[in-house]
Amino acid sequence: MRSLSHFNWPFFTDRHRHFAAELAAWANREVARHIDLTDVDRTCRALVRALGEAGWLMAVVPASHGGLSKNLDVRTLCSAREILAWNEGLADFAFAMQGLGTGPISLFGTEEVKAKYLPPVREGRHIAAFALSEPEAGSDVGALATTATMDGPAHVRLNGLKTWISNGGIADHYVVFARTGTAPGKKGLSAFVVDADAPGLSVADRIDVIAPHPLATLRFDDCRVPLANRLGAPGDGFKVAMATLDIFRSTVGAAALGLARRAFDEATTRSATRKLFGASLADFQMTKAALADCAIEIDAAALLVYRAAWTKDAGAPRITREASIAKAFATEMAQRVVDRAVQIFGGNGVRHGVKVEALYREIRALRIYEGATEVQKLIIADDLLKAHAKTEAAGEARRSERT
Ligand code: COS
Repeated sequence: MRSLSHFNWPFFTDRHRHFAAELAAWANREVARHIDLTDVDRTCRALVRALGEAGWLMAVVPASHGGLSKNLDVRTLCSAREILAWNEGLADFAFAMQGLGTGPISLFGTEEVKAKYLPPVREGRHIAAFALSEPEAGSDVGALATTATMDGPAHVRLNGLKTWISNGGIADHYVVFARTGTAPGKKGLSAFVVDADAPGLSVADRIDVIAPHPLATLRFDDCRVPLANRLGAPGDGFKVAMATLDIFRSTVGAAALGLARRAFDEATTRSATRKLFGASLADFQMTKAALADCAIEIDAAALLVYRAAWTKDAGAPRITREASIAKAFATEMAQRVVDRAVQIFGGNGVRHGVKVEALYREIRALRIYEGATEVQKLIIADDLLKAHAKTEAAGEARRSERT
C-alpha cells in the first residue's frame, strides 16, 4: 500500500499500526508469486498456506486458540483486508474466508469444536467456508430450506442445496445453516460445522464469475453430522449468522476501501504522467475534480468503516447499523472510484492485464455479497425506526407518569 498514514487516525493503536506496516511489507514481497489466474483453486490454497505460515491468520481466531486478541479484533481484520485487497483481490479473499468460515465457531463453538477447527485454519493448513445462501434464500435468510433432522441421539442428517459458497470445492469444512425445528422463518434455524469429506456432501456445480475465485453449489444428501458440531443453541442459527455478519460486513467495507485506494493510486499516477493536448492529464480541471471526489469519498468511507470496527472492539454487543452503513457506503463508493480510475486510463482501463480493469471486475460483487446494498438499507432503516419507536414509547411513559 502506497501510504499507511490513515492508520495514524485515533481509531487505531500502535499495535494496529505495527500490524499494518508489517503486513503491507509482507504483501508487497510475497503475494504476487502465488498468483496464477489460470488456476484460482491452486492460487487460493497457496495464499492460505502462505498467510498461515507467516502468522497473519492469527488475526482470524481468538487468543484462546492461538490468535492475536482475546476476541476477534475487527480493526485488525479490517486493516488486513484493506491492505491485502490493495495488493490483490484473491489475497483478500483467501484471508477473509478463513475469517468468515470460522467466525461462527469462534463466537459460538464449544471448546471441543474450537480446539478441533481453529488451529488448522490459523496455520493455513485447512480452508474454511460459510454456507448460508440457497437458490431460494439469499437476502431472505428466513426462507432457508435445507433441513437438519435428528438421526439417533447424537447426529443430524442434512438435506438440501447451498449456493454461492466461496471456497466451495476447496474448503476443508463448511459452517452450514439449516432448518432444525418446526418454528417458521428465521426462528427454526441452527448452524453446524460440516467436514468437507462428510459422506453425502458433494459439489453440485462450480460457478464462474467475472472476478474468478473458488465458488460452488453444494448438495447435502442425507449428510450425517455429529450434533456436537452444532454452533449455539438449537434455533439460534439466525443469530449465529447475523452476529458473524455484524463483524464481517465491516470488513467487506474495508476490502472495498483497499480496492478504492489502489484504483485511486493508479489513477493519480496515470493523471500525473499521461500527456495530452500539450499538458498532463492532471492539469485538466475535470481530472482534478475526479481525483478530489475520490479523495473525499475514500476518507468518508474510511471513517465509517473504522467507526464500525472501533465500536465493536470497544465492547458494543451489536454494531448492526454501523456495520451496514460502513458496508453500503464503502462498497458503493469503491465502485464509483474504480469507475473513475478506468475513465482516467481511457482505453487501457478496460484492457486485460491493466490493474484498474481487474479492480473494475473485483469490486462489483462486494456490493452484493454478505447482504446487498438494498438489504443494508433495509437493516439501517429498520434499526433507526426501532430506535425511534423506543424513544417515543419512553417519552409516552414519562408523560403518563406525570399525569
Ligand atoms: N446479532 C445477534 N442477534 C441478532 C443480530 C445480530 N447482529 N441481528 C438480528 N439478531 C436477532 C434479533 O435480536 C432477533 O432476535 P429475537 O427474535 O430474539 O428478537 C432475531 O435475530 C431477528 O432479528 P430481526 O427481526 O432484526 O431480523 P430481520 O428479519 O429484520 O432481518 C435481514 C432480516 C434482511 C436483515 C436479514 O435476513 C439479513 O441480514 N439478510 C441478508 C443476509 C445476507 O447477508 N445474505 C448474504 C449471504 S451471506 S454471504
